[in-house]
Amino acid sequence: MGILNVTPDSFSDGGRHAALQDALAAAQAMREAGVVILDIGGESTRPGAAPVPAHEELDRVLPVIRALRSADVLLSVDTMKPEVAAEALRAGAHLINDVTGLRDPQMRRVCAEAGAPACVMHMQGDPQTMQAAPHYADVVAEVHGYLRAQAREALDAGVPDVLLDPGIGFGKTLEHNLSLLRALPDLTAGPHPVLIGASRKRLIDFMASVPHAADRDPGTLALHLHAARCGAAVVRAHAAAAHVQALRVQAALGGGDRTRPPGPRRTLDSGVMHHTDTERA
Ligand code: 7PM
Repeated sequence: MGILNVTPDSFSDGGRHAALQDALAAAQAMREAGVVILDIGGESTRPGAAPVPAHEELDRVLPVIRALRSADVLLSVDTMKPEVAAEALRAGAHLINDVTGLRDPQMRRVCAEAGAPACVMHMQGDPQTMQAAPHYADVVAEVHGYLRAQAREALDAGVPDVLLDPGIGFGKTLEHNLSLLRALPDLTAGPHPVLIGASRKRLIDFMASVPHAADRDPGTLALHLHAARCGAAVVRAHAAAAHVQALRVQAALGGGDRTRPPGPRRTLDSGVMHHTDTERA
């Protein structure tokens, strides 16, 4: 899963048209490299970032979805807002990536009605305060339990399929993140595919002394290859083309090819492909 940010602050001149052109060029490069899913984000979850109104988020993501909807790539939308998810799915997006774990029943209804699968992520607290003092009695039991419960809620509400994500860096210390990564085989042994997103996050600095986020791609890649070996179905990365290459080499060495949509066992199965062909046509 390649990260495609369409927030004006990720672009030098800040103009909406330039932002769209840059996003489409980045998307094209990732597709050509063999990236399977693009995760389109129009709102920054950065602590202290100004909240983005739904209409602004839609003005950012809809043109990207419309330009890419008939491309051979799955489109995920990184949003916490049901109204943004609903419009994005109408415009042709395939998957909702909700960092609030589909806690909002309206978000579950939107995905269910569109027949769209969702990624359910764990976060302790909210993006503004989550890193202040993360605390767990048993981080693995609590996070895995939460993900199982949210998956159940979503499926009961009619969401066709879910990906589970322990939410690396979302209300977690380095020790919490490491405990969750060590327990990854337990999570991937369950019935749902698992997504890991550690791209350029601070834990890479804690592990390898890399103070600048932009320098953290090598450490990210090492972590994500480990996650794939532990059975993660999807890794969410900035340097997505480099990930495809590395995952293919790992696959050739016997680690299983996860750079193409996975087969019937761990899938976003029915959900993704069908609804593109039918409801969306
Ligand atoms: C500021 C803080 C900017 C955090 C960006 C971020 C994940 C995600 C993000 C993840 C899933 C980032 C994060 N992280 N969605 N969205 N899993 N499913 O570093 O780990 O990209 S935003």
